[in-house]
Parts: sequence; C-alpha cells; structure tokens
Amino acid sequence: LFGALDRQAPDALLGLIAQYRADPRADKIDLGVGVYRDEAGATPVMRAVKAAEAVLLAEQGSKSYLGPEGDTGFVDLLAGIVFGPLAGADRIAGVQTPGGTGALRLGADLIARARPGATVWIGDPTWPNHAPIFREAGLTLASHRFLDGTGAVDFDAMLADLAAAQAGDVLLLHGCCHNPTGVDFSAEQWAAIADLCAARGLIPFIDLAYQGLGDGLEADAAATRQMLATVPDALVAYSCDKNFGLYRERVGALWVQGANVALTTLAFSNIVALARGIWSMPPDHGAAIVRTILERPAMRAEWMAELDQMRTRINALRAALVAAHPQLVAIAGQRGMFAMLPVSAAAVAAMRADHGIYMAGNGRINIAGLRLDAIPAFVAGLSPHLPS
Ligand code: PLP
Ligand code: TYF
Repeated sequence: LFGALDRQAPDALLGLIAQYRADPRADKIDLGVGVYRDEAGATPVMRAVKAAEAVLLAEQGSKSYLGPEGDTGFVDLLAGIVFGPLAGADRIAGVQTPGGTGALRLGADLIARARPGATVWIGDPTWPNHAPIFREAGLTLASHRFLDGTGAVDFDAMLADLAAAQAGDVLLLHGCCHNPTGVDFSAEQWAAIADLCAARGLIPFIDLAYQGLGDGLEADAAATRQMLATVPDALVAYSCDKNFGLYRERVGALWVQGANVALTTLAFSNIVALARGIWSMPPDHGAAIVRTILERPAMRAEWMAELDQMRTRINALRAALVAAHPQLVAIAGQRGMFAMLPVSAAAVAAMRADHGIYMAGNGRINIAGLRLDAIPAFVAGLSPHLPS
C-alpha cells in the first residue's frame, strides 16, 4: 500500500526549531517559528493561564465527553472578544476547534461540502499551511498579488487579480498581523474589500490568529467586525494559541455567518457533523483554560495586561529595528510578530551559517525572537545582505 506514496518534505518552519536547538553558539538568535518570546528568549506560560490551570485542577469535577461543538461556554465568551457588539447575533454560530488550523480545515470542509471544488483566493505570500489545508479539502486554489516591490500593499494589482473571481468564490484574509509580511490592509482598503465581497458575492474567510498582538484586542478585530457587518456570508477561523500562549494545547474556534438565521443553523449542523467525522470532539484543556480566564474578571484583566505587555515589547523591538538601519524603515508601519526582510534564500543561509541567525527561508523574521541588546549583532549580520 504505502509504496504508492510520494515522499513529503518536512515543515520548514518547524524544522528551524530543531536546527536552532542543535547550534552550540551562545550568541545564536532565533527569529524562526512564530511564537512570542520575552526579553530572556523564553515562551513562558502566561500568569493568567497558570492561575486558570490551578482553578481547573482544584475544581474540575469531570472529564466526561462534551460533544463535537466542544466547550460552548468557551465559544460564547470568546465570541465577545472577537465580535464585540455583534456577539450573540443569531446569524453567527461557532464551534471549538483544535487550534486555528483545525478551524481553517473545518471551514474548508464546510465550503467543499456546500460548493464542491469551490475556488479559494489566497494572497501571495501567505502562511505556508494555507494552501495545503484548502487543497486537501478538495478546493481549488487561486492566487492574487498582495505587495509591490517596496513591500507596500499593491491594492490595484490585488483588485485586478480578483476581477477574475466569480460569485461564490472564497477570499482568504488575514484578520490582523499578516503572516509572513506584517503588512495589514488600511481601514479604507478593508472597507473596499468588504464592499467588493458584498457586490460580487465573494465569501470572506478571515483567519484571525494574532488578535491583540497588533494594535490591541479591539483594534485587531475591527476589520473582522466590519466585514461581518457588510457581507451576508462569512467564515472566521480563530486561534487562541498566540494570544493566550497555549500553542501546543491547540485552542481555536470556527464561526460562520449566514445570510439569515435558518442558513446559519443549516451551516452549523453541517459543521458539527463534519467535526464528528474528523476529530469527533476537540481537546478540552486549552479551551477550558480560556473559558476559566474569561469567566473571571480578575483573571481576564490579568490576561489582557499580559497581552498588552507582549504587544508593547514587540512594538518596541520593531521601533528599535527601524532605528538601527535605514533599509528597515519599511517595517515601521507593520504589525504583529512578523516582518519579511528583502534578503535572498542564499543570504538567509549565510546568516545562519556565519552568525547563527535563524529566520525563515523567505526572509521572514519573528521580531519577538530578538532582544534589545541583540539588535546590533543582528543588524551587523543582516546589513551586508540588504539591498543598497
Ligand atoms: N493562521 C495563521 C496566519 C498562523 O500564523 C497560524 C499559526 O500557527 C495559524 C493560523 C494556526 O494557529 P494554530 O497554532 O492555532 O493552529
Ligand atoms: O508561521 C509560524 O511560524 C506560526 C507557527 O506548521 C507554525 O504560525 C508554523 C508552522 C506550522 C504550524 C505553526
């Protein structure tokens, strides 16, 4: 049986973790995989998460099955964070999923069931897992341009490419903190995209994996809320794995908005049925942690304060990078953990070999992997490779 398979390449981003670990140099710098790091280079468990785990340990009375929709208290409380005043609207329904990845895949399966072979438009570049997730669900991929040669949004090129989109096609959008570029649409561009989707019958699928790590919880959700207020049908894949630091616990949610309550209910029943056929029900612990935090005002406030600190640190590092080299000015207006530097794959390999600087092959850096005192060494290693 298995001889018919083709050998597959390992995940290049996750591969960087092992490569970095094996490097004996004391001054190595890890700007690879997208996890938050503090000034000591650690990715600690958040204090609010530790507190919630203590509550669960003391008070959780059962680990009996829930159901394919997961922890509905988690889904409802999180909806308040994501949708604000729209939360609770009966045209929006959601389920807990194993991470943002599970939400993307479940949404992709729902689309494939509703419209077999539907086309999904994805900007280039994007998170490398997007294409395989949608392809494995049997959907058709189409690519649209995103940035110009200077690293700014090339909105005209994007709209020109989307002119070929048909009613019923899906448009994948990063809700905030674009991965890998850090380049987000302006409010005006978001409004234009929402109007385009409404006018042309395109279905936005928003991937919101970094809420709170750009401009704050409310600001980072503004585009998603505006989109849902403008279009009839939409999907939102959400990850709590970055903003709660729960990565390996796999915490996320998928929401759908239908044109009316009956269509939302119809979609929801299919989501639940699809989830049953994939993972039966999602893992509980991470979602129980998030629910425990959001249920308790003091824990919620502590989580928000920690998230503020994380965002403040990332933005301070970005400002220090901008000040450290004239070629880095372009990243000043960007948001989130990532920036994509204008360096070749050969330059990335050379920086790794010569200086122990680890970044993704496309020149993406995880800004949170820097320390303020490591910036001079990083910029010294980087600058010979930047365009003059
Ligand atoms: N979407 C984007 C853009 C991401 O960067 C990530 C990162 O992992 C995810 C989705 C998936 O998140 P999760 O780890 O919760 O599956
Ligand atoms: O882009 C990143 O680095 C994060 C983490 O298969 C990640 O989104 C990377 C690869 C992967 C899963 C998560």
